Amino acid sequence: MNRNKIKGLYCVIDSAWVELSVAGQWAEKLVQAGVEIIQLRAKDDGSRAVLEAACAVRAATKGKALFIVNDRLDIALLSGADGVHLGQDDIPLSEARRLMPSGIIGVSTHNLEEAREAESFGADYISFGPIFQTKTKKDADIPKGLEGLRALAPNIGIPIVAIGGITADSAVPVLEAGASSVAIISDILLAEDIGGRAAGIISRIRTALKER
Ligand code: TZP
Ligand code: MG
Repeated sequence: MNRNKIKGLYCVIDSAWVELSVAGQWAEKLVQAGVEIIQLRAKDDGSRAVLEAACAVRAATKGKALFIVNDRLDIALLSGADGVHLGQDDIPLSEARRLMPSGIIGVSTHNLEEAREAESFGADYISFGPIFQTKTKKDADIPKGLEGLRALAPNIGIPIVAIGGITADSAVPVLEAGASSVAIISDILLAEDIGGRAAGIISRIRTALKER
């Protein structure tokens, strides 16, 4: 897989904030806004509803954006997603790789040790966070801050997706601290116009990158 594709805005459609039944429609809006990576995150829903939502998001993103499923390798495979995102307590990366030899596999990490381990086991990217306080993940670790990201980034050779409390205003500083991509949930999903919010963030990121 082309790891260079893990960059810019990574938008997570989370069933904590959005009804699963409209996940496909929301994915369409995000794709129209120019979002190129979309994850479906559904922690407390039945498998059948999650699979239906995943198929709808896949239809909306096909040929237009990468689609990653959080936690669920089975749903990722059944929906034809581009990849899966695994937490530290999910199926091990080596096992997931057997069933998804050429898909994208991302791993959640919270410190250098976990990040190095994920890289050495062949993750395509890591997520790192929370960078800031978050209201989306109840059991989130203590925030790592931009300093934590700055300390980690030079030691890791695969793309880092920063996550946790990132907003339209902090996206560019987070990228400047060493992330390839910013994962954003509530700052987009709770906006009145999710497409407009996402498009605004993408435009700020592109402007900042051009100025570099
Ligand atoms: N992992 C670490 S923080 C977080 C996850 C899934 C939630 C991020 O959500 P938000 O709303 O962008 O803070
Ligand atoms: Mg997980």
